[in-house]
Amino acid sequence: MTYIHDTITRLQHSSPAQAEFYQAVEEVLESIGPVLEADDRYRRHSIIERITEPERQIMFRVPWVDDAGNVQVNKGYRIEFSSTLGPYKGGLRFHRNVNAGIIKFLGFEQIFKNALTGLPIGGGKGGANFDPKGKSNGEIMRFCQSFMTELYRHIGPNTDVPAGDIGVGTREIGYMFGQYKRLTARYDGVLTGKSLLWGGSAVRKEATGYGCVYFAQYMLEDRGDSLTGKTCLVSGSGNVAIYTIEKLYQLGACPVTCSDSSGTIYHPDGIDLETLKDLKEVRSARLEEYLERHPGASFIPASDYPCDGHAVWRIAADLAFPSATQNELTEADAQALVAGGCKLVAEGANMPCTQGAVDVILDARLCYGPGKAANAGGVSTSQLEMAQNASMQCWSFDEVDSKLKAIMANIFRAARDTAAEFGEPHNLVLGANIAGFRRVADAMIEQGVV
Ligand code: NDP
Ligand code: 2IT
Repeated sequence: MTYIHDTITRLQHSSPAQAEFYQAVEEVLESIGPVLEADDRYRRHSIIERITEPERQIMFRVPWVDDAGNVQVNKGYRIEFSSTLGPYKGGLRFHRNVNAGIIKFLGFEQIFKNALTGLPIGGGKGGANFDPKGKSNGEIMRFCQSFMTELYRHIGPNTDVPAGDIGVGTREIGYMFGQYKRLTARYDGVLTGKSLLWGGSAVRKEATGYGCVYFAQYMLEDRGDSLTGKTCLVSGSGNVAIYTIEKLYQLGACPVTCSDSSGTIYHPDGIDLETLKDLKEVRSARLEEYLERHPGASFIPASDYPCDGHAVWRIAADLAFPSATQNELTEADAQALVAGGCKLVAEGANMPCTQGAVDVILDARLCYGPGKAANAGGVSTSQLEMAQNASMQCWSFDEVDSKLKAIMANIFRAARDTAAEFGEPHNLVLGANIAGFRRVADAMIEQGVV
């Protein structure tokens, strides 16, 4: 369609070398074609032109001193993409690969994800090309403090509320919150994912993984199936992967893999959650150490799959939960999943499937929960944290968990019903993109040309 081609060409000229951003934009535009045709208001109000351009992009220097006394410099970002539905909301990613294109793809996804939750939150994302691997606690703290020394002037509980993402967990949020408080002398709900000791919400840590499994459960139930007894592939071994594995066990399924950038653990008896938490949450160890405690497991180094895929997806199983990073599941991986009898792919990560993989998954009629729907439990629980902070309340674990379940059920129904309205009931990519787009686009029209 010409408007897709024209938009991508325009973005390639105005924002060069941002491949992941173009990929995310293309996926949304491909879905919303029928809506643009049915309602010419979106064209007349130049919604596509406006929504693909962030409202504000902040890029800044982050200088800090390492343990050897050397001055290090990283590049920091906060991309405030859309405030149509509420304060900018979205995580911060600290990873060596971070660049403007990656933050923009994540911020763009976040607009529609947040719209889909039905909650009053806009879309944003930030981070830095800082590599936390091998850094001491003191280095992490000094980096976080320097990052916040610039970021604090751009954020606030009613303007922009960052949270965690890859490389940013409770510890980093704590160091950033401490510095924000020192610079402003305010105890604001300015970050989410805070510790339970001082303003965090129950279930936020677990929310993305739990939410993704709830979403998978709703998809299966809709087809008259369930999680009970299902063998599951999970990639990653960070926050999302760990709590996906935990919830899969709670709901009667058996996760047999996890991975990190060094390789994949395959444990046919089921991944030992206690060992995984100890390795990753307590000791920041490499995954291969899992074998020392579980000789029945095997480790497949990442180097065995140099460019066209990932060992996790080559194991036969019922369900797949990509929970590491973007483009980690390729077309060849998707073909292997289909050949292995996989029935469902639920994306805990953001954009983990390449476009080729998505096409294979949809063509084979697998249940497919796209990230902006399936992983929305994290940001939804962040919004519940904001609500608790603003009202000075503190809800119980069960209270937040039942709200999370209800939000994931609403997201599933919105995506499924919208997909059916547009004649493709099985296609939740179409349903999620259209439902998210319509909410934000209609609100943009009501708010005028801004
Ligand atoms: P963590 O930092 O806790 O864990 C990330 C995991 O993914 C690690 O196991 C890491 O391995 C692996 N990983 C990261 N980058 C790569 C890479 N380039 N190649 C191979 N493995 C990689 O992050 P989260 O669990 O929080 O985030 C995982 C995904 O979920 C991301 O896509 C994130 O955007 C998304 N997400 C997170 C939410 C949240 O609330 N945290 C909410 C919604 C989505 P290693 O340690 O070796 O790098
Ligand atoms: O991708 C995501 O939705 C997140 N990293 C969580 C964002 C948030 O504000 O909790």
